Amino acid sequence: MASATRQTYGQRAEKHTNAAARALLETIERKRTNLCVSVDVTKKADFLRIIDTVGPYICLVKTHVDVIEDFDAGLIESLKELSVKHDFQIFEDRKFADIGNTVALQYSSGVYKIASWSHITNAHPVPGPSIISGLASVGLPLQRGLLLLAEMSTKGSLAVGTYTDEAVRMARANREFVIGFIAQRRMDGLGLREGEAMSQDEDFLILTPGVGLDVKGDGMGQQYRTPREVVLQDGCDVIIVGRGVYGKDNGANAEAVRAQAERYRAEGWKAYQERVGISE
Ligand code: 5BU
Repeated sequence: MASATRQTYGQRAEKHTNAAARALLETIERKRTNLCVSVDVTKKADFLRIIDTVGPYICLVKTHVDVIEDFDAGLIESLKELSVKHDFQIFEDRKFADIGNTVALQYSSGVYKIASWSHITNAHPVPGPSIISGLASVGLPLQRGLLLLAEMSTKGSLAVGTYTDEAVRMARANREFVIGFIAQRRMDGLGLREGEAMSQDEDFLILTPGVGLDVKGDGMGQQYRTPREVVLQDGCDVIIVGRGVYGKDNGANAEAVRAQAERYRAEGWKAYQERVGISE
């Protein structure tokens, strides 16, 4: 069987056993987009306007719901309506990092009740496997999926080497809930002890932030690479773009936001087509 990097998103969707991973792969194939837009703005109106504008061009919206100043339950209802209107999945970039009992509460409860609306969320592997079981106790019954942060895009990140290897190992032991990684490259073959082999049906999704076409960084440690470097060269599956799409003014110019979303969608898709060797 060809490795995941050579298969189409549609072929991978047919075989995936996790509902959230399958839904994401099917959305990518159906809409011909591997673009996720990260909407990091602080006002509800800006947040919803940007999402309505980029909706046709994305497979996934990434949120940091805790930065929204005028948050209310209606915001989640509007987000869910937009996800139906434009056919995209939702990923709250919560980066859980505590003991199992605490993350289960943070995921299910509080002001945001993340598990009730976010198809995908993520966690730092730093506490060890109990973070996965804690989150799975809430997320699996709701058919959610979890990404582990195996690497970060920032300068000087400590998530390298053995840490990344062990993150992959933890994911492999929890494949019903862990659907992939936030990482900068394909993780295939990492985390194997001597004599162990990668299972033929292993297919972790790689979602990659730190993507930009016009600048190399943001002066606060972020590092950008192009969709081509990320998808074609390093085998990642979804490009995550924030400010590259909505700009410096909270997406005030809807036409500029639309044009950037279309530009990143086209770049990400071209890199994927080249990777799998198709021209349609
Ligand atoms: P940007 O505007 O494209 O730089 O936004 C990137 C987003 O991805 C932002 O929401 C970050 O919190 C997020 N991110 C990241 O940039 N790098 C990482 O390694 C991880 C998340 Br994990």
